[in-house]
Amino acid sequence: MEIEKYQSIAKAFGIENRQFQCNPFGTGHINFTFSLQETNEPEPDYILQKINTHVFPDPEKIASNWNAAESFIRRLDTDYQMIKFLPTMDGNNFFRDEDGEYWRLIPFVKNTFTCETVETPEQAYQTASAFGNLTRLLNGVTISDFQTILSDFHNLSFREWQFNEALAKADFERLEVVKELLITKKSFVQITTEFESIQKQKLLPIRIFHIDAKISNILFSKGTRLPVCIVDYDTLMPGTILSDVGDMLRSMTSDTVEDEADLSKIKFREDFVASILDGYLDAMKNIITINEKRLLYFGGIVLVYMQAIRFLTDYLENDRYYHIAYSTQNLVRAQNQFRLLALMAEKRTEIERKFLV
Ligand code: GN1
Ligand code: MG
Repeated sequence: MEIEKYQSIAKAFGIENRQFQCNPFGTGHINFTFSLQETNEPEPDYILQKINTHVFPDPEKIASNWNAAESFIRRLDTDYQMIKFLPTMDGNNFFRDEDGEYWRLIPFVKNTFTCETVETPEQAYQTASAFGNLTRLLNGVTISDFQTILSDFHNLSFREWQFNEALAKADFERLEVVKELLITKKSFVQITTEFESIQKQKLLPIRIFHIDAKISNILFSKGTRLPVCIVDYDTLMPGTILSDVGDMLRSMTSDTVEDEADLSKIKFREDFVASILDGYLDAMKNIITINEKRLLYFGGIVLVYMQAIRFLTDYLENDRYYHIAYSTQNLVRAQNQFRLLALMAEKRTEIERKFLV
């Protein structure tokens, strides 16, 4: 980042007198994240983020949902640890620079770490109960107080439509490369039919969910190695249970990262499924409906399939949505998710019979 830009941001947040090193941070695919750390300090003091306004055209909606959630939860549980966004010196949620970019500042939570894959079933249990607790705590809110930050975000029918549009417009070279994956994709298309039938029958209640409930959005304590708090409230909004339980099954059952290119390394850890479902059900036990419980594992199948087609769509569109580090990364991510999907789908009947009836 250019020094002048950094200086104007630091001034806006009133931290211009501190000597911070500003370095890229984390593994987010959408926003641009930096850590602010003083020399000789073991850990950063702040996280600075530039919002990707191609994805989030109205960042104030994120702040509005966060405020609605925070004030509701605060009345119920004063100890609940929720990441805060620091206001600018003018009292705004974001600093808008002269290019119209939105910046926000978040205090760094010390003595914590994040991970891309979970290590133990206990961590998976605790992570699932953390996401379950968030939704349970928000159970009494007025849903209409929350904005739809991104419309159709986890609507599988919309993602299929987007995929078909991308396919119709894709470059010949990329089409050639994905030929085999298109056959794989076709074999899973009944997931969308089932999803649409659930939507049509309105089987699932609308609640407030995190909607990016993957393992890397949890801060774990370096001491206990258990969750301290949830981060990334960018998509906290009304939705269904498929989203959060789905992203947890997606990101915690596999012991590899979502862009592992060696597909033979992708293992489906069934014992982690039990921990995730237990943790989530324990947290949600007083409010979960019969249909929600019955469809928990299907949530995993929907989310892995949706993520596979979102990555594939972005590959076909020449990588305009997700950050990439190399040219075939979205293709690799899609292949990875289709592999995980095959392993998950194979186990569906057995797992649903064992845990969800
Ligand atoms: C994106 O930027 P990040 O890593 O928080 C994406 C999620 C996907 C995820 C895949 C707004 O999240 O939906 O599940 O990548 N967020 C958006 O890891 O598209
Ligand atoms: Mg996110």
